[in-house]
Amino acid sequence: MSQVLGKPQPEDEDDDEEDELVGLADYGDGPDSSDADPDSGAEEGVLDFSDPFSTEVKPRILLMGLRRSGKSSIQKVVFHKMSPNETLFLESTNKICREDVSNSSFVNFQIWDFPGQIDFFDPTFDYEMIFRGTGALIFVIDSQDDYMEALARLHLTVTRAYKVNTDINFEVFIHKVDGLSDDHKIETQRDIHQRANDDLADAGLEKIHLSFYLTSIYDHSIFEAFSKVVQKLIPQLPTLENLLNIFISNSGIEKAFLFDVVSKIYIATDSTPVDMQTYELCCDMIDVVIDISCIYGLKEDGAGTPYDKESTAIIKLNNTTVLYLKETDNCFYCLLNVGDQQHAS
Ligand SMILES: Nc1nc2c(ncn2[C@@H]2O[C@H](COP(=O)(O)OP(=O)(O)OP(=O)(O)O)[C@@H](O)[C@H]2O)c(=O)[nH]1
Ligand SMILES: [Mg+2]
Repeated sequence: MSQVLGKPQPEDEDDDEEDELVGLADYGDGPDSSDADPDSGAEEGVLDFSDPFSTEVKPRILLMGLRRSGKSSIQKVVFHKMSPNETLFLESTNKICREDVSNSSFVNFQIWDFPGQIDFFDPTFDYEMIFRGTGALIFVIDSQDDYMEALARLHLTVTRAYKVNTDINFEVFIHKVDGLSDDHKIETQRDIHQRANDDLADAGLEKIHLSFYLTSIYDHSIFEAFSKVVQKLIPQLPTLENLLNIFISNSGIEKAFLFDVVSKIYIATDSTPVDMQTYELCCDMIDVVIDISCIYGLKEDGAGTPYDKESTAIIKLNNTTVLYLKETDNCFYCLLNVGDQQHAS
C-alpha cells in the first residue's frame, strides 16, 4: 500500500484474504449474524431477502468499493456520530449491513454497507434485485492507495448497475484526501475523473454520468458530499430551495440551510454558493445547541426530549455574524446573517 501521509492504521489482519470473493451465501442470514456489528442499533441488520423491509419503497443508498477504502467508517461517522479516530478499530465488513435512516419526513432512506469484495459472478449474489431498488450508488476510492484496481472495480460495478437500473445516481467518493496536499488532491481528482470516464467511453457508455467528491472523515467534507447525495433523492428539493430563496430575499439573511438534526447533513439551502466555512460554522452550532440542550433541556425528572419544536438558539460572533437556529419537524433551520446585527424572528 503506497500510503501518503496517512493516519496510523492498525495491522490489517485480513490481508491474506485480500482476494477472497464474497458471495451472498457468505453474507449471513440468521439472527446471529447481526452481531458482526457491535454498534448495530435495533434498526440495523444484516440483509435478509425475506425481510419485508427490503421491499419497502425507500430510496436505497449503496456503499461500495474495495476493502478498507473507508465505507463503514463513512457510515459510522455520518450516521452514528462515531469519532474519526475510532474508525481505526472497525472490523472489516463481511456481510451486507443494511440500516434504515428515517430521521425526518425528508431524510428517509436505507444505507447498505457492502463488504469490499463483491463477486458479481457469484450466482447467489442477486445484484439485479439490489440495483433495481437503488437510488444512489456511492463508490468509495482510497486516494492514498494505488487506485487502478479500484477504477477497474468501479467500471464493473457501474456498468452492471446501469444495465439493471438507468436511474441510479453514481457518486464517486475520492476518499481519505486528508493525507494529500492541495495540489495532489486536484491532480488525483482530475486523473480519476479522466480514467473513469475514458473507461466508460471505451465501452460506449458515455451517457453514464459519474459525480466526483473529495472526501475525508477527518473534516466536514464527508458531510457535505453525503448532503449532496441525499439531496438528489429528495423529490421536494426544488420547492425547498425556492422557499429558502424567497426567505433570504425577504429577510436580509445571508445564507439559509435546512439541516437534518441527527446526521448534520443539509437537506436544502438557498441557491447562493455554499462556502465550506459557513457550513462548518452551522454544523458546529448544531453540536453546541444539542450538547447544551442535552445538559439543560430536560426536566428535573429527566422526562421530555432535550430539544423540540420550541428549540431556538441565537449565537452572535464577534465578527458581526449572527447565527440563528430553529428546530422544526426534526430538521434545523440554520440561518446566517453577516454584516448587520439583526436576526430573523
Ligand atoms: N486517513 C483516513 N483514513 C480513513 C478515512 N476513512 C476511513 N479511514 C480508515 O480506513 C480504514 C478502513 O476503514 P473501513 O471503514 O473499515 O473500510 P471499509 O471500506 O468498510 O472496509 P471493508 O469492510 O473491509 O470493505 C480504517 O482504518 C479507517 O480509520 C479517511 O477519511 N481518512
Ligand atoms: Mg466495512
